[in-house]
Amino acid sequence: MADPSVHVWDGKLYIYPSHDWEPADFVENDNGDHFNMKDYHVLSLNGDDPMTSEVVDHGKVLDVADIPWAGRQLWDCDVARKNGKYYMYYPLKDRNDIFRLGVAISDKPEGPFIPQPDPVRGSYSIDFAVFEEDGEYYMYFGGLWGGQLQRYKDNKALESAYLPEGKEPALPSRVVRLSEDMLGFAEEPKPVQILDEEGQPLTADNPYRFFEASWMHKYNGKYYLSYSTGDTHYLCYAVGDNPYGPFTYKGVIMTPVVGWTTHHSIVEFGGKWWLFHHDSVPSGGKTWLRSLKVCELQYDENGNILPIEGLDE
Ligand code: FUB
Repeated sequence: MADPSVHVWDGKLYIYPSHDWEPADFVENDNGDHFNMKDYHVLSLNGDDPMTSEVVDHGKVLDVADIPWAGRQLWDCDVARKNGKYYMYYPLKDRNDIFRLGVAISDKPEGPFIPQPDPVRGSYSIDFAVFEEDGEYYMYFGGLWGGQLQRYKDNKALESAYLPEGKEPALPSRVVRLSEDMLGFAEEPKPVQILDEEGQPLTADNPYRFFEASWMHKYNGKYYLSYSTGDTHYLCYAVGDNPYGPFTYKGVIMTPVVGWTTHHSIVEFGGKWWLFHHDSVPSGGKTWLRSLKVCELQYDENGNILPIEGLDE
């Protein structure tokens, strides 16, 4: 299991991970063809201490075979709750090998989830994470390389992909408010600006620039955008005053782990803050076979996150 999105509903912690496996026709490349996932399971904790609680596997809750528009590759998902319904958001390649956003619905947090017949209109790229505040739902998304974000500008597909280089501003992730019915976008997605201390956008050659795996949480009235730096293998964060940003870069949350990818979520539960993430230690370093981990996340008195050493065992 990988890419954990975590939520606490009615006092219980639910984990919505990707489900890695090793296909027979295995290919590994920069496009991420080795992440050829085909279903989702939901996990929950039987207790309020993630370090000691029993993990319950609620079984398969959505299969690629049940999604009418499916091509391949179910990557990182997230779930939001509204009016007693649970909406699972997942990236999946359509039959033209283009990542789109799919939605599946359940009456229960543990699923099963019933997929909508079509992908969300105007959607693209990967790693959709939803943050709710005052009844509004903000979705953060995007991922470079295999995540296809470099194929888009101003929400339109480019004729040729363009990845900024050197001192050009790094490619930004996107944020969009969801529609009332939770099945589409209420507005055009906007770029998420991550600025340095001088107010300048992080540049493409900055090892701490955005790559994928957006997550949003709120702490002491501030909005914490966290993300993976992909090919430089850090989890980093930036802080802003509202869900749209801009966000000021603050630092590294976690140094590189075993395995190429790094992906996480941050949640308050049982009176503490937790970082859920994955690494490839149990598979002996196979990047496409990842396992979930959790550790406590701490802040200093100024709200800075104390960095965690990526664990190697
Ligand atoms: O799990 C497939 C992809 O790998 C995710 O979508 C990325 O965030 C990375 O973890």
